[in-house]
Amino acid sequence: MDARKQHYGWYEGQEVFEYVLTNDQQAVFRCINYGAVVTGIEVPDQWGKKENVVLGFKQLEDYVKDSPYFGAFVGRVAGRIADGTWSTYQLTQNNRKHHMHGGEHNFSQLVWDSQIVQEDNRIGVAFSLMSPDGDNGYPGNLRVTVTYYWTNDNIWEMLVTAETDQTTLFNPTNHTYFNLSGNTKRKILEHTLQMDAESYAETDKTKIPTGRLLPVAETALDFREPKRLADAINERREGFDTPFKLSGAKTIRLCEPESGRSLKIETNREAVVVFSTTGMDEDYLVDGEKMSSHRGIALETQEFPDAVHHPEFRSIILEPGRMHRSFTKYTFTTPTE
Ligand code: G6D
Repeated sequence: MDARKQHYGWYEGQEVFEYVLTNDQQAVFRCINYGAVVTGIEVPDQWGKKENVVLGFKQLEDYVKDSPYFGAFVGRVAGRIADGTWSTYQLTQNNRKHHMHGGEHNFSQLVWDSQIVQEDNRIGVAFSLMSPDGDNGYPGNLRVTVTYYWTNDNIWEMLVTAETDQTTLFNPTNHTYFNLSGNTKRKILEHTLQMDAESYAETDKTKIPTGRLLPVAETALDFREPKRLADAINERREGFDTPFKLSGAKTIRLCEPESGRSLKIETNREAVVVFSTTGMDEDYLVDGEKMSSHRGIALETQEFPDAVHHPEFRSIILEPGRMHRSFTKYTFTTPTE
C-alpha cells in the first residue's frame, strides 16, 4: 500500500494537497484537504479495468467555483434546518429562509489540517479542524476529525469524531455522488438501488421534513428489493431528494450491471438522504460533459435533516464532555469477489 501527498493548489493563501492512496490491487482513493473532498475512487469493473466511480473535477478552482458538494464533508449539520432556528440561536440562512449544509462558508469550503495515517491493513488521511464558537451561528468551539481509510479490499471507511465545549449541534455527512459505470460514461439510470429502509420522511415543498415517517411499501420509494433507478424515477418524476430511515442491518447497495461494479454502504447513522440529481442542469462539465440529471447519485448517511425540530428523530445535540463517533463504510466489489 502506498500513500502520497502532492501539491494541488492554493485557497485563500493556504496550500491544498491531494492525497493518493493506492492499495495492493492498484485501486486508488484520492482526496484533498479542501473540504475533505473525495476527488476520485478508481476501482475495477468485472474485467479488471479500473475507472473512477465518483463525480469530481480535475482542479481546485472548479471545486471552489462550481461544486454541488462533490465528495465533500458537510457540516456542522447536513441538510436543512427550518428557518435556521434552534433554541435561542439563529443560524445563517443560506437556502431560502432555511439553513443548509452548515451555512455559508461551511466545512466543505475550508482548508483542513491533514496527515497520512499508516496502519497494518489500511492507509488513510486524517483531516481535522476547529470550528469556532459562533461559526454560522452555532454555539461552542467544535473540534472535528474525519479519517478516510482505504484498504486492500477496496473498502473506504469514514470515521468521524467531534468534541465541543458548549452544547451544540452536529450531524455531518459525506456528499459523494456515485456513478459506477466508470468515468461517468453512462447515466445512473441502469443502476439498481437496494436499501434496508421501511419508511421515509415526508418533506414539504421547501424540503423540510413534516415529521411524518411514511411506509415505503407500495410506493416509488420502495427499495427493499433491488430496483432500477430508471423505473423508480419513472414512477416519481421529480426523482429523489429524500431522507430514508435505515433499519435492520442498515445496508445500502448500488449496482451497475454493465460494468459489474457494486457498492455496499454500511453505517451507524439513522438515515440516508438519497439525492438523484433529477432536474440538475448546470453550466460546468464533469468528465467533459455538462452536469445534468442522473449523472450521479448522492447517498448521504446522517441523522435526519431538521432533527432539532422533531423529537421523534434521533438527537443531533452534542454536549461537552461527550465525544461524537460515527462511521460509514463503503465496499466496492465485482461479481468475481
Ligand atoms: C443535498 O438535499 C440536498 C439537495 O437538495 C441539494 O440540492 C444538494 O445537497 C446540493 O443533497
